[in-house]
Amino acid sequence: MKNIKTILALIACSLGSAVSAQNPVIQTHFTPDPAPMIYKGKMYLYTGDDQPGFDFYTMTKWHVYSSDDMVNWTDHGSPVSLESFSWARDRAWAAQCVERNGKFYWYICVQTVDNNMAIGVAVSDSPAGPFKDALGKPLVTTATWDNIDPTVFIDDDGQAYLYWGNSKLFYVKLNKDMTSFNGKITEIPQSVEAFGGMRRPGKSDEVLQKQEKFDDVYVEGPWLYKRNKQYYMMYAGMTNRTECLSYATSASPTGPWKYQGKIMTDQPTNSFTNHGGIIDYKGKSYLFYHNALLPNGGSYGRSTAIEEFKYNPDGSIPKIKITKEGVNPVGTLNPYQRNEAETMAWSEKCTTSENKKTGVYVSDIRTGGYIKVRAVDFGKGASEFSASVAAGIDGGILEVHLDDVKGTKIAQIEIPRTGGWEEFKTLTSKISESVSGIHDVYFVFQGKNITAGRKLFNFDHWSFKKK
Ligand code: FUB
Repeated sequence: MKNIKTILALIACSLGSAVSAQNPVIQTHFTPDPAPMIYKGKMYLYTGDDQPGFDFYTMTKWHVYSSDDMVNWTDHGSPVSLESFSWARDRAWAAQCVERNGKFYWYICVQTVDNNMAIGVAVSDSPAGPFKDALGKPLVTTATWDNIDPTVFIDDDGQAYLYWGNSKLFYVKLNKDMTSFNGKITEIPQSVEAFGGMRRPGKSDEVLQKQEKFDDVYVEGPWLYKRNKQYYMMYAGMTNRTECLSYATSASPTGPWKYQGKIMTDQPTNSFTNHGGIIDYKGKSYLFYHNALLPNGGSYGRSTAIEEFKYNPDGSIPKIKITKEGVNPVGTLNPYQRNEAETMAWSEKCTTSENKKTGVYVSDIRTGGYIKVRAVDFGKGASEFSASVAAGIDGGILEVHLDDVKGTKIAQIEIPRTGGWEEFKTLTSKISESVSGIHDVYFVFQGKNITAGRKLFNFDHWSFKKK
């Protein structure tokens, strides 16, 4: 009975929020090149970190997020950056993390001190780090720009494959240690049969597309996985002089690959790239990709978005549309445990920061901003709300509303000086209206007699007390 009630409430919650945006899934930072991974029932999301205001891919670090329900994402900060690799000079580009025997291997690509692009690997005992350079040198390096966008897949027989490449697609079999290989690097031949089009040396994709009218071509961003004994290679292809997402399949992890067509072709934003990953979670299939839908987004300000899809009965992937609504929750959030303030379904006028003492927290909170948390299950009712906050000067007000930024207000905390912007104190408020069942919760930031625009307070975690 309880399950049916929960399902009905979740459906109501999903319908209620069908008009509100869920894509891009992270609003506090730009998050290009998403790579999903599941560990112990939790979805982890590894991304890059585009820097607003630049006119190239000038990233210097990577981010980790996680979710239990596909809509509320917890920010775990940036446990790997260019500083983690002594041999790296610039360009923290696309990466993917995989787990093997309880260790986490985060394959990254960077520009080296000698001006090539190379693939490296960082290792950790936890999916959110801390990570450290596993080798102290690149795993794959040649005097070329081809070595970008690593994807790693471990087959059922234990053999791991590393694929990568821009304009060319390479693979090598990794040893069991996941940080070395003995065999030779193989280049997958580009052909119309494999990738829908082929390159001629010296000609750009744009020139080729104009002159030879090819329909698609392998560009970059490979993503290898297996489903029902079939291997799938998704990649950034080329359509109308901008990237699309396309895929090929094979009966073997090393090919030959057979082109299957384009998955996502619409580009309603002006991001040239769209790098993606595909994964199943809690009985549903998801496409992760990036777009430029955040304010100030663009080709160098890209953000992770997610769409749910269903495979066709023959195992083929349908065409998938870009949406603002994104995906629905596949679980509820327990308000009676400690919840990190940086667990969010949507946020405005705030960002996240991290320090050694507190870890990640919500910072730069401004009047009129808010954090939305979806599908919070209050059960039979709550009596008290507590929040851990910090403010160097008078901090304004933290209000708690239900189901809308202007919905029923159930609690509010006036935030005094706590002794510093990183001196967190837990403050409590009684619940003023009765609350039960599943609701979206909005933490709304108000300034009282505070000049609009100045930072109000920092916010680390929150919880409710059961009635
Ligand atoms: O994010 C930098 C580069 O842009 C990635 O390595 C490519 O896949 C493209 O998304």
